[in-house]
Amino acid sequence: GTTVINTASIPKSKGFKDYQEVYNEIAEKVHEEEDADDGAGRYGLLTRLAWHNSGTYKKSDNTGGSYGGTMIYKPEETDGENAGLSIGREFLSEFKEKYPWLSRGDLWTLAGVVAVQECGGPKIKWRPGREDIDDQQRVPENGRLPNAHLGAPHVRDVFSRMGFTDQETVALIGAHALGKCHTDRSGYDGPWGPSFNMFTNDFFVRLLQNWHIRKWDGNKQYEDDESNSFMMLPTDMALKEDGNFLKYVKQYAEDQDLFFEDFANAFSKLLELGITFPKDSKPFMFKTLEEQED
Ligand code: ZEM
Repeated sequence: GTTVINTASIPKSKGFKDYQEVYNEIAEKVHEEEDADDGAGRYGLLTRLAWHNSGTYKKSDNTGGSYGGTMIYKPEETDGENAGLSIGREFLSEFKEKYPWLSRGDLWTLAGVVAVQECGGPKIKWRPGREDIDDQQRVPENGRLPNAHLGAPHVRDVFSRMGFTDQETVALIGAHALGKCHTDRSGYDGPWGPSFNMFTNDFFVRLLQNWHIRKWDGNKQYEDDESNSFMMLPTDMALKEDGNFLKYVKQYAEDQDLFFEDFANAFSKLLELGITFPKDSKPFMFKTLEEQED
């Protein structure tokens, strides 16, 4: 069969400084809106936008992925799994207007890097050059993103379709330290822990504690025995039920540095799935706003 090739190409006059400038502007707006969403801010939302933009990737035919920024088109736009992400795209739209040379795929993945780094997460290597795809034939169908109701085999199917190992899969799901679930978006409710606007390994620490099924009218989800205040999705709990997933959950719960390193590598890989970069392209590592203060 034929394989899609997505070649990265950077506007000739643009370099690191231009992208750091965009990073800074997004970061400033993220910090201005720290109180949004009842104190969750925009960290979780923008991380999830970058993930869902990328997570449609299918390794076997190189379709989907972040390259084309296709989420503005049906059926991807109206995929139930993407409910609420229009808020993230809307948040970023002013930057698409100000920097017309920046593609949607670059903007949304860069915003994911901003979100992770600005709330204390690891440095994420990032490369530019995605191009907008406006060909409706190339918009991925629904059903590629994971379904939170299912178990470990489903999680492994979805992430291995993208080309991830079990270790990378577990590391990536550690992003559930950030943000929260919204009943009007996914039907799930609440944050995974108390520090949902800080990037930490807390998701793994909590996952290893005791959980029970929450008694409520909504989707099946878990709540912690200790405070009845935090949540886990069935797919999160599945990481404890599968021996090979559990091995990495335990490692990351014990070693935050290891989690940061593995997350950074896996997230960077996620944002670049399916893209062919020039052989000599060097990844950018952006400075946080804090690091640029004198
Ligand atoms: Zn999530 N995720 N995710 N995830 N996710 C939600 C929220 C967030 C799954 C899932 O169904 C859901 C990864 C993997 C998986 C984030 C990041 C990453 C929500 C709640 C659901 C239902 C959405 C809502 O109501 O707003 C499933 C089944 C996953 C794999 C099995 C990976 C990988 C992620 C990043 C690397 C983040 C940050 C959020 C919080 C969003 C927010 O708005 O605060």
